[in-house]
Amino acid sequence: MKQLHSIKDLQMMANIIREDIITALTEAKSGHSAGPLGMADIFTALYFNVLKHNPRKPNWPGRDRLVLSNGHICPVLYATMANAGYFPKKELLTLRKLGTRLQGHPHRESLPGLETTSGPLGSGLSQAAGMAYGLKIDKKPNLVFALCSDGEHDEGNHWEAVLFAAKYKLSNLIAITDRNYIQIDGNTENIMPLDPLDQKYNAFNWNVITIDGNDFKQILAVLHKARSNRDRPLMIIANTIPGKGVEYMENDYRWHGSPPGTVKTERAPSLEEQSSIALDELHAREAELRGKWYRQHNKLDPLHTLQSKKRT
Ligand SMILES: Cc1ncc(C[n+]2csc(CCOP(=O)(O)OP(=O)(O)O)c2C)c(N)n1
Ligand SMILES: [Mg+2]
Repeated sequence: MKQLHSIKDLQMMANIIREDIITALTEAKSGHSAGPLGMADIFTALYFNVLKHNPRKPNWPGRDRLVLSNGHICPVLYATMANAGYFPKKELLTLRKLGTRLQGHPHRESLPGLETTSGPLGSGLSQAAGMAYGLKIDKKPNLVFALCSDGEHDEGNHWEAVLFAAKYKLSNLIAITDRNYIQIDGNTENIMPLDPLDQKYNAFNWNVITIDGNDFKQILAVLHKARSNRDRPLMIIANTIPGKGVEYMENDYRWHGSPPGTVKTERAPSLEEQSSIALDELHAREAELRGKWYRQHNKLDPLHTLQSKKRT
């Protein structure tokens, strides 16, 4: 498994993943943009630096478990898994098509490497807590990473898992909340206020750390500490920018569930140009970050440039 160690390499990979998200969503003509783009840095850090995993042996018992609870952000999971070598990148073009392995919400039995099926919000933390409890009983060192969203905190089921994990002192459970302050219809604090979220987790007997979820230095620092987490489950509240990397999408909830080419907003270009302008912006950032590592690994080009190379 290719591990990336420098922040520059990780930033570049996150950019390639963002480009692949846009390419897959454009082809699918439906799906979620904001959450996946915002979480690309955390997924890159997990799959290319932190997780113990083997894309060639997805069921290796020594692997850490990654449970995606907010299943609608799966374009970032799929794009990261494809770049990490779980399946061919061109399969990303089958996102959301009938009968494919890349459904609009993850289907565990379709794709090796998925730990759970998700989509109904609020259930992932319970599933992850159950896995962590089982691993603890068996005295196994594997960690369980549970990825959740802020909107999911409106589900009662989520809080049952918060109680359960604290009761059993599941220090092998590392939850990450995508704190992007948006949900389907607007700002989280208008719909169902959550702040101060850190104090709530403290009061529920969890360890809590708040980070900038788009800053690799902070992401790596906290994720590396996770392996020595003790006594309580750990909640990482990751402040992220929804739509990160595509200026006209950033911090606008209207991109929660829409791909480029489908929403008219004050900041967005014409529908026809939305996809290419998003790709141009991301590609320019990627070009800035290109270094020696990139030149040695050009097979990791983003999908849209691989496609255009094929055409020429
Ligand atoms: C139980 C359940 N209720 C409603 C939905 C519909 N739904 C899908 S995403 C979403 C918004 C959730 O907020 P969040 O995950 O914070 O959105 P994001 O930050 O990704 O835009 C809703 C209500 C669902 N998938 N499951
Ligand atoms: Mg949200």
